[in-house]
Amino acid sequence: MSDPDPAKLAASRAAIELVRDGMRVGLGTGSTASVMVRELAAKVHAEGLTLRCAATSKATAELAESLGLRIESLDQIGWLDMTIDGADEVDPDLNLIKGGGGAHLREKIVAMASDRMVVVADPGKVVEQLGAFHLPVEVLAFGFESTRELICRALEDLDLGGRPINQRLREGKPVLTDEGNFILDLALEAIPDAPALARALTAIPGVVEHGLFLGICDLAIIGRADGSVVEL
Ligand code: ABF
Repeated sequence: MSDPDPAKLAASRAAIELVRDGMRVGLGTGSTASVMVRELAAKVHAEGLTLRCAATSKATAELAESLGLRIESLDQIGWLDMTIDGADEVDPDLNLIKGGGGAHLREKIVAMASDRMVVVADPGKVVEQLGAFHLPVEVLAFGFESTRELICRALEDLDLGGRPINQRLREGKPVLTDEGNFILDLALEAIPDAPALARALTAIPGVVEHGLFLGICDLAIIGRADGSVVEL
């Protein structure tokens, strides 16, 4: 593996300093979370820690196990002391957009089953207002076009109408989440009222989960290229 991005490494190292022996830890998904998992595995081996870990995606579970971390299901562990995960956007109130990696459903379940959610990110993720990053929405395949239409109407009601709602594709085929669902990416440019949008999306039955994490994150550790960190 090539050398990790120094900002992601700095954030990851600061986050794993919060991990203590015996903790139950949720492991996030994405490139920053992967750096964190590698650092955490090194710390566990170096200090002989015993942790119980749950992963937010199959990819993270595979990575963690390949590094010698034992992964259990969330139900086996029951409740977590802390989850450390990446994000696509972080605002000054610690509201997030997540799901660029397509794992936000499991990420939200794991984060909300934790006493504390810690985000690790580089400065490029910090925004004044959420929304420049396309908002991922996981939807059921059943009734997919009706769900898209209902999302369209909800956006119009919120004066966010006319924005593209793109199905996420890879090599021309629908991307499937770990749960086998589709993903729509909402190109909103800005989200002036995130709670209203979250409520509107949650009210649509074909929406499984959206990537707005509102009031869930407790601490964001922003790493910088010089190795320093800032906490939000
Ligand atoms: C996960 O990975 C996400 O929810 C977010 O979409 C993404 C961030 O990835 P990266 O750290 O690669 O930018 O945390």
